[in-house]
Amino acid sequence: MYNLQVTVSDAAGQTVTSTVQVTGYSTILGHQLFYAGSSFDGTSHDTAIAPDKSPLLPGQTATFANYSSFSRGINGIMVDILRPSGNLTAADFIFRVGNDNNPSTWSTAPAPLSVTNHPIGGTAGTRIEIIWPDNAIHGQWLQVTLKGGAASTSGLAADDVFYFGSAPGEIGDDPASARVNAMDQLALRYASGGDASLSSRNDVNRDGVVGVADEQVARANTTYFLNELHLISVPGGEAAAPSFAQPAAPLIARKSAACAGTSGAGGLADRKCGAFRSRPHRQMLNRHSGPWSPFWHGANLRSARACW
Ligand SMILES: [Ca+2]
Ligand SMILES: [Ca+2]
Repeated sequence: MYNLQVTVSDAAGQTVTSTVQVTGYSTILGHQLFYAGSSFDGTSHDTAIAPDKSPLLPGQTATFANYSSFSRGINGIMVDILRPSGNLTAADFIFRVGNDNNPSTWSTAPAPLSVTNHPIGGTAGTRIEIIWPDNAIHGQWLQVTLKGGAASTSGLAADDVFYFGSAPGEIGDDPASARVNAMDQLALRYASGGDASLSSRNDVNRDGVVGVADEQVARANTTYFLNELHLISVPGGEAAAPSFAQPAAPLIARKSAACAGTSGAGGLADRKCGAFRSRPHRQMLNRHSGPWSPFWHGANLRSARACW
């Protein structure tokens, strides 16, 4: 909790002071998928982060960018968070798996092998690394909920929810489907010896080579309409706004003489002062992350001048 005091004055020397109480929350910096145990993996796991994958977020519809083709399924997720309130453990998360548009009905996911916290070099951020056994999450969607709200270890204002999918052997040949079929096998056969970088669509077993083993992954994980990974649309959208606490004490420390005669319910001073109070609240609602904007002060200065 912070107390923020603002004092403004006009050309006549009349001043007004307002104090507001604000609650500081931690902030999500990012989410990553990484290929644990791949040839790119190292001690920090950072070298195995998939550069071409991003989480499916509430309100969105899935694309190839949101699911993994890794032969071992989803076995590594990272959450970067700025100034969490404490050390995060598996108890601070909810993991569910499913393959339709109703995540509330999904099953509880297999428990992760580990949840570890690491500082992000040069910042106040913390990287949470979550690792599952190979193929424990395979051919379906994983929903990750990092618990937020009052007294949460994360320090987030509200739950952070995101998704990653798994379709081993899928090369993303059809934007409208994640079905692994003969087209994927053929494409992998012809791609043999080609690009095997971290963002390669073809090195599906992530061994640093595109070859027959990748084609075999697609063959072993062939899907059809009954068991293919669906390009789901997930509910939600607007992230919850940080809370804003109004001070119990009067906001206006001193009013101008010009307003003295209009004080009281519905009077000019009250209306203007009301405007002064309401603006910081609106600014807070619009603020989801990041440091306080300098504009916040500027907006209120202009409002105060108009008032007095
Ligand atoms: Ca395909
Ligand atoms: Ca390979």
